[in-house]
Amino acid sequence: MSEQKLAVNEYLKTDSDYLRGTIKEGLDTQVTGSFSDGDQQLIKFHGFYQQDDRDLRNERKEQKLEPLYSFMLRARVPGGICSPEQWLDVDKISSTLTTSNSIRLTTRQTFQYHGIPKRNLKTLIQGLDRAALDSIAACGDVNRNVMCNPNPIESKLHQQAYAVAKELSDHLLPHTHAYAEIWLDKEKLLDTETHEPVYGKTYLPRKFKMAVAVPPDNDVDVYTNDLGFVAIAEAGELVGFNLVAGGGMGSTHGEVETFPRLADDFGFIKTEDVIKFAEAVMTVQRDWGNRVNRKRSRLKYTIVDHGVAEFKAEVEKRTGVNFEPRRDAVIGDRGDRYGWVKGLDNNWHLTLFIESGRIKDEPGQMLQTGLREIAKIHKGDFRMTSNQNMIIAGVAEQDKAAIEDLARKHGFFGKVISQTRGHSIACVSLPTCPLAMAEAERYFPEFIDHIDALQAKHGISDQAIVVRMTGCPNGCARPFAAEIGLVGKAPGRYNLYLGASFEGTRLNKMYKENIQEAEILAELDRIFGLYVLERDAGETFGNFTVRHGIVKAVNDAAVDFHG
Ligand code: SRM
Ligand code: SF4
Repeated sequence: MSEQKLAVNEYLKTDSDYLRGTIKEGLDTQVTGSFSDGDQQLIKFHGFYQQDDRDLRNERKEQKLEPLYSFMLRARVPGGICSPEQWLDVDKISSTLTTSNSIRLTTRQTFQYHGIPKRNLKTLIQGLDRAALDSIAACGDVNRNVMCNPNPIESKLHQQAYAVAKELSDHLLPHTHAYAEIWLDKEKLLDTETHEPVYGKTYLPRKFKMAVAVPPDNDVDVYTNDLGFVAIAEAGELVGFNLVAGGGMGSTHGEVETFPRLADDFGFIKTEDVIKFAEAVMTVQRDWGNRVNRKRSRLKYTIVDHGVAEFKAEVEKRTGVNFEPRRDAVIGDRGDRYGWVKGLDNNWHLTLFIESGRIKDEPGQMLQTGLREIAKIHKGDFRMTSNQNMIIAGVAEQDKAAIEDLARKHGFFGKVISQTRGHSIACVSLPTCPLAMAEAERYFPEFIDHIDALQAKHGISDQAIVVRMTGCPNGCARPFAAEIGLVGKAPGRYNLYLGASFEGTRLNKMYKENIQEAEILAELDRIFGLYVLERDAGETFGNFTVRHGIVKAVNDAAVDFHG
C-alpha cells in the first residue's frame, strides 16, 4: 500500500529547523506587511497570527492595494494570573504598539492584542519579555495556555491546583531556541531531536489543550479540553485528579466526520503522577494522531478511532501506573461570581464583568483606563477568567473602597448584568478573524438584550441560561457546550443548538439550521413559554429541552451529534 501524503503543515514543521523557517528574513522584508505562506503557519508557534481587516478588504481590493495586514498576538499566561506591574506593561504595549486600542481577554484565560503592524512585532515581544511574559506555544501544534480555576476564595486548594497547572505548562513547553533567537536577539544555538524530547521535529499533529478544574466550579469547561484534571481534595488538601481526555469543539458545517466532543472520564491519578500522565497522553497523541487530514487530527478523533480502552491501556503502559476508579466530584457552575467576595484569608476579591472580554475605552465605560488606574494602586494580583472576565484578587480590607471607587468611576458597574448575560460568551469573529462567517462579539450584546427581554416576558429572569455565540463552527466560545448555542453560517445567519447541560457535561444538538434573528427569537420565545409551563422544579433550560423532546440528547458525540 502506498504511503499517504501527509498534511502540508507536517512538511513545514519538518523543514523548519525547529520552528525557525524564514521568519527572521520575512521580518526584515519591508515590501509587504505579510509573511510567506509557510512562515504564516510557523509564526503561530511563536504566538501570533497574520490577519487583515475584513471590514476594509473589498475597499482595498478595489483600490488595488494589498490587504491591510496586521498581526494578532496571544500571550501565554497559565491560569490567567499576572501582577499589577505586569498589567501596566501589557496596557502600555497595547497603547503604543497596536492600532486596535484595546486588549482582548480570551476564553482560555489570557489576552490578545489585535492590529500589530509587522514592524512592531519584535519590539512588542521584547516588551513582553521585560514584563516576564511571553507568547511561546500560545498557538500552534503544541500544548497551549493551561487553564486553571482562578477562584481565589478557597485559596489553599486553589494554590495547589494552580501550581500543578503552572508545572504542566512549564514542563510541556517546546524547548527550541527559535523564539529567543528571532525575537529576543539571543545567540543562535543548535536544536536537535534530543533537545526537543517530548515533541520531536514534527511537534504534535494539531493543537492540544489542558485545563485544571477545582470542583464544584467548572468555569474552565474541563470536558471541552483535550486533557482535563478535576482536582480531588481530602480535608482541604489536594490528593489527586480525575483525568478526563478527548474533548474539543471544532467542526466543519456539513462534514459529519467532524464533530465536537466532550472528554471521557479515564479515572483517578495521584498528584505526583500528573506530569507523567500528561506527557503520556500527549505522546500517544503525538504518535497515533492523524497527520494526513488536519480536520481529523485532534486527540478526540484519535480516541474515537482507537477506542477509549485501547488508548487508556497505552497511557497506562507508558506511565507504568494504572488509573484508579474515578472519585466522586461535583461538576457545577461554569459562570464567574461577580462583585466582591471575601476569601478564607480575609482578603477581598472583585470580579469585573467585561463583555466579550474586550477591554477598551468608550464613553461611559473607560475600561482600559480603569484597569490601568486600579493596577497603579493594587497590591494583589489580576486573574483572567475563562469567561473573559477579570478578577482583582487579594485586596486588603483597607484598600477595598479605593479599588471600588476606581471601578465605579470608570464604568465597570454601569450596566445591570442579568444571570444569563453573566453566564454567556462570544468569540472574536469579525472583523479580525479570517474564518468568521457571521458576527459574534460585535452583535452578541444586542442579542443578549433580546434574550433578557424574552426571559423578562416569561418571568424567568432569575434563571441563568448559558448562551454562547461563535462566528463559525470552530467553536472558540465553546458553543456546542451551551444551553443555547448560536454558530455562524453566513452574514446574519446562524445554526441554533439546544440541549447542553448547564454544567457542561452534555453537548447540545442542532435544532434549526441557517436562521436569522427574527426566527431565532420566535423559536426561543415559544420554547421559553413551554419551559415556564412544563419544567420540573429546579430543572435547567438545557435539561428541559432534552426531557421535553425538543432535541435528542447527545450521549455519544460521534453518533448522536449529527444523527
Ligand atoms: Fe479559537 C482558530 C480565536 C479559543 C477552536 N481561534 C482561531 C483563530 C486563531 C482563527 C484562525 O485560525 O485564524 C481565532 C482568532 C480570532 C481573532 O481575531 O482573535 C481564534 N480561539 C480564539 C479566541 C481568542 C476566542 C475568544 O473569543 O476568546 C480564544 C483564544 C483562546 C486562547 O487564549 O488560547 C479561542 N478556539 C478556542 C476554543 C475554546 C477553548 O479552547 O476552550 C476552541 C474550541 C476548543 C477546541 O480547541 O476544540 C477553539 N480556534 C478553534 C479552532 C478549531 C480547532 C479544531 O479542532 O477544529 C480554530 C481553527 C483551527 O484551528 O483550524 C481556531
Ligand atoms: Fe473565528 Fe470561528 Fe473562532 Fe469565532 S469561532 S474566533 S469566527 S475561528
